[in-house]
Amino acid sequence: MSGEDSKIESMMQEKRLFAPPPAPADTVSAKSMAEYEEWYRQSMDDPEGFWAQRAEELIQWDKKWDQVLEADMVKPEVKWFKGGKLNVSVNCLDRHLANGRRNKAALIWQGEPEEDVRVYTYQMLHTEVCRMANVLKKMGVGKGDRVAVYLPMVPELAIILLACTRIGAIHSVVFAGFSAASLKSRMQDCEAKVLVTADAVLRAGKTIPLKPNADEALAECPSVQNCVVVKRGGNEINMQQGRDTWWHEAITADGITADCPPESMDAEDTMLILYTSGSTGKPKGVVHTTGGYLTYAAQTCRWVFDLKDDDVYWCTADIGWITGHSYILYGPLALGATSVMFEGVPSWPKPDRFWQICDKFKVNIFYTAPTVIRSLMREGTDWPNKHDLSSLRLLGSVGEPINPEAWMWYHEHIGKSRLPVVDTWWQTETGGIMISAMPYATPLKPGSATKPLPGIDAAVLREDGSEAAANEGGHLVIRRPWPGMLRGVFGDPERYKKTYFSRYEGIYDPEDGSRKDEDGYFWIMGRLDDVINVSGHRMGTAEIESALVAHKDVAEAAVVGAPHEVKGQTIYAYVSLKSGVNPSDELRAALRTHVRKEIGPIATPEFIQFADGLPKTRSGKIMRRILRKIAAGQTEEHDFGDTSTLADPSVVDTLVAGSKEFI
Ligand code: 6R9
Repeated sequence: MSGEDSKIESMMQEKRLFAPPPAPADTVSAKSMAEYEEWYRQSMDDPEGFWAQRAEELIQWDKKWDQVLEADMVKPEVKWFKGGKLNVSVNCLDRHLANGRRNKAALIWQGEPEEDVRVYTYQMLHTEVCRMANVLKKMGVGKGDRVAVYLPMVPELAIILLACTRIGAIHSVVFAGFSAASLKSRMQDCEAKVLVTADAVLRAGKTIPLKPNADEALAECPSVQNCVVVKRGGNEINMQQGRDTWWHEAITADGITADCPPESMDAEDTMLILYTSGSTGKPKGVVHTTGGYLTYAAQTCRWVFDLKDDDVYWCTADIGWITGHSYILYGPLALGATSVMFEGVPSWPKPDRFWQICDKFKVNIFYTAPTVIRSLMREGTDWPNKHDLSSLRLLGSVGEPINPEAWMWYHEHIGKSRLPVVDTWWQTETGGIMISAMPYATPLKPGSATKPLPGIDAAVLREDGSEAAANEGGHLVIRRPWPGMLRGVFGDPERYKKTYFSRYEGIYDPEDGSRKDEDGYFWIMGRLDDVINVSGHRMGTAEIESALVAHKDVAEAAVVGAPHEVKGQTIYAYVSLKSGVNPSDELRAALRTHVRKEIGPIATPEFIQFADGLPKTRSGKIMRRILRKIAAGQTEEHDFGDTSTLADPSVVDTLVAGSKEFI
């Protein structure tokens, strides 16, 4: 049985059920399944009343909305809290200065070196954010302008994002693991006015220069007038006079004060853009707006993590991804919580770094990705057992389906068989968690994200739009608008409609496969489009293919995901070379380096199979279904299904023979 089949098989047969622990008296999440069901019912009977109440309870508005929801899902055009006014930084900072949390830790930052710890109280963070907002203003940045952010996990990353929201500028974070070319195309697409970056990234004991990538990108981004540079590595870098400024100099410059009145924003003003991979073409700039995004991030944080004032909460994501945006920064800070931010990696200096940090700060709530669990699982239980993990009370998972084996390990060895493990399904586009257990209410089934949160009308549909029967696989969809949903693809309304609302009219299509079991639990099966998920990082096959074919020796390339024990999926590339070019290991290495440079290390193909021909239909479309099977080692003839539309069926045999080198 191949890896993929055994994974699906084990999920289909998963019958274990774990009762949730008794709800603490002060829980801010549902106390019982009955309470969850009651909330869910209310949210479906009266969505507007339901969300109006949430927004009123959780958010401080400068002006209340005139209309809760104005939605046309066919067009599509969705507006939440229309006419309402608010400022995100006020909600995340100022109001906590007045409500008794002024001296509470907002961020606990653990640097890569053990001794590098910085704690920011709400007051301290407020001061830094206001100063930085004034720096941006001095650079001519105002409401609606775009600020690109290309930073490692340093506190300045949190500060700059909040500073943007203070003055109504739109931030667009580019994960620091992306290449110069990726940064460039994103900055060009959103026409950024300012870039904030660092001299280097500290990672696994190494200092990796970052500024040279920024320089390379900036050379072709005329819209960017200023570049602010955080000193992290202390390495020698180029500073371009007139364009580049050190962060520490800018923020302490004459005239920069901590007094920065917040810009009162419309609920539907764009708050942020985050680029994410799609099945075709270049990455899409997912647009989130102010009122809906913040309300949704804050509310889901309460429901799923039961965040309370005393908690130390740690989400291990990078702020370069949506998980870090919603669940390191905006959700927790809107609630006035204490959020841990970590610069390093799970395996360095030893594979117990995460557990050691949990012990050090007495973390209560821990949110990570299945890929992390799987890689740490391989290192054995001695590592977690070396540390006191008794402060933990809730565990979470995000980014890809968590296989029951990893779920059980997490539950038993980190949760000591007493803690709930909430598996949270959502996307960059959804702004926040959509399907997840409520920790003290929902009975858990390992490998299932369980049920939709209140307000989320999730279903599994067949191709023809009818609802799938229990346990029948189909398309996961969301049938009604929710406050955190994306409002567009930056600069491309057509693509917004086509990508998300065209399969089923008026219904949001996340492009994930799922089934719903007889108890109404969702079992997410992964992406249906040409997107692969490597260690929770989402990449379009088209992006990697276009990087490969940009190489002078490559004629054609097709990229698929192959099942991988730790990473979930790994990148498998089929490459046809130009005639006269000979395949070699050197060329393979060169192609890998090339992709790293074009996109970034996370996109590097693990396997490159040279192939004379690719399986194509007569109309010229590559049949990826076949390539996926080969990469998964499923190479019996019946595995391939119908191959009659292939222009040349013999290429399949050649490819299977060639794949034996890897599988
Ligand atoms: C938050 C985030 C989104 C895609 C999504 C799906 C996969 C995320 C999952 C999951 C199964 C889960 N995904 N969480 N699949 N179970 N709990 O990861 O956003 O980077 O946009 O990726 O990740 O395929 O469509 P993003």
